[in-house]
Amino acid sequence: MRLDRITLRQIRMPLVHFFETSFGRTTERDIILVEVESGGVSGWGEVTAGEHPFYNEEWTASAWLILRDYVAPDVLGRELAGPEEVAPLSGHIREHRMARGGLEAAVWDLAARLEGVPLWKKIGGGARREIPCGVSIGIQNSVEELLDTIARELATGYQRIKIKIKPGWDVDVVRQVRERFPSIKLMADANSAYTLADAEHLRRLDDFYLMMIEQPLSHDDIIDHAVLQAQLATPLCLDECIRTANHVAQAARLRACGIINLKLGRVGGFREARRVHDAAQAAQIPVWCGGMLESGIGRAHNIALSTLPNFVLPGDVSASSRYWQRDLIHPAVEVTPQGTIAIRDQPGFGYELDLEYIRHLTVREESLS
Ligand code: OSB
Ligand code: MG
Repeated sequence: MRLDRITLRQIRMPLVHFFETSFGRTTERDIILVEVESGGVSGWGEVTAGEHPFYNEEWTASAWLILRDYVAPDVLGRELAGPEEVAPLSGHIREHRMARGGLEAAVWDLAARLEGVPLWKKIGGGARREIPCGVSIGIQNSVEELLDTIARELATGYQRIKIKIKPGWDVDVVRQVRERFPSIKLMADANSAYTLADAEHLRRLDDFYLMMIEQPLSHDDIIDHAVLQAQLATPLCLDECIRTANHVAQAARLRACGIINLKLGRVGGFREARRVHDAAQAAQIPVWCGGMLESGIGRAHNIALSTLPNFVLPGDVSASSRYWQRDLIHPAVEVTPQGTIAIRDQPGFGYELDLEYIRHLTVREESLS
């Protein structure tokens, strides 16, 4: 396989509802789509970076430059024995994994399409025909709105609820959610809003038998999470600070967490995602698939990833309609009344692309060959 063209497109899509975390509120996404071509066949990937460098160091504009000036030139025109050869070609770049992973995932999709097999099969997945789904609910304008939103998502069938927390929107909010919904699978994600000085405060969350608390401490920390975990009954789940399989091994050695949120972009694509998955499995740490408010393309990749065997907990991969009035793919991703997404058997990531709609949303485009 040889890539003869790489096309970067930046699309702008308004969210149907704002999404607020401890680091800010998002109302509209600016997403980079990566199309890779070989012999007239295209594969597609999505860069999961945010609009600002607040979740991690990447953002849409930085990802564009990393892809255009560093990643694409090293991959174009090269004979590739398979998609696993793509990630090492950009391995000399420090971090910027979401940019690198967007192109890498596109090549996996292309390879699956060239072989006529579904992406889930190409990556070695297929452990399940339906993936269990939860939802991630952002900080709302009021607790009443949050409770109403949770009730609506539960009625749709979602298997677990994640709420976002930050100082000032944490223990009291979780208490009210627990009082209203005593037996649901519930968890909280802090996106690095606390420090070890808050350990006493965070310990109060132990009263609410949460499934896990996600990334309470610094985005780049594993050691303090281990110190905090020793003081909590609730399992910690690491998100931001797990970028490599080696980080998984370090977290396991230190007992820094009980669970890992695995995001395709955060670790730099399928090759490292599989290594992270395998390292967690070897350490008996269950994983689940995180989300980054993806369009249908990134969502379809996440669905394929979620069929690897150690994805045993409901993820943040949910229906297209929770994010978009209209998605880029046909059909849109839908969730069953049991709160699952069914796997599709079409080649590649398994959905049709709405190229006309993508063109309509495109605000920037550049082809490299
Ligand atoms: O920490 O998991 C996170 C969205 C943007 C940035 C970080 C996170 C999230 C989510 C949303 O929780 C998951 C989704 O619904 O896509
Ligand atoms: Mg998170």
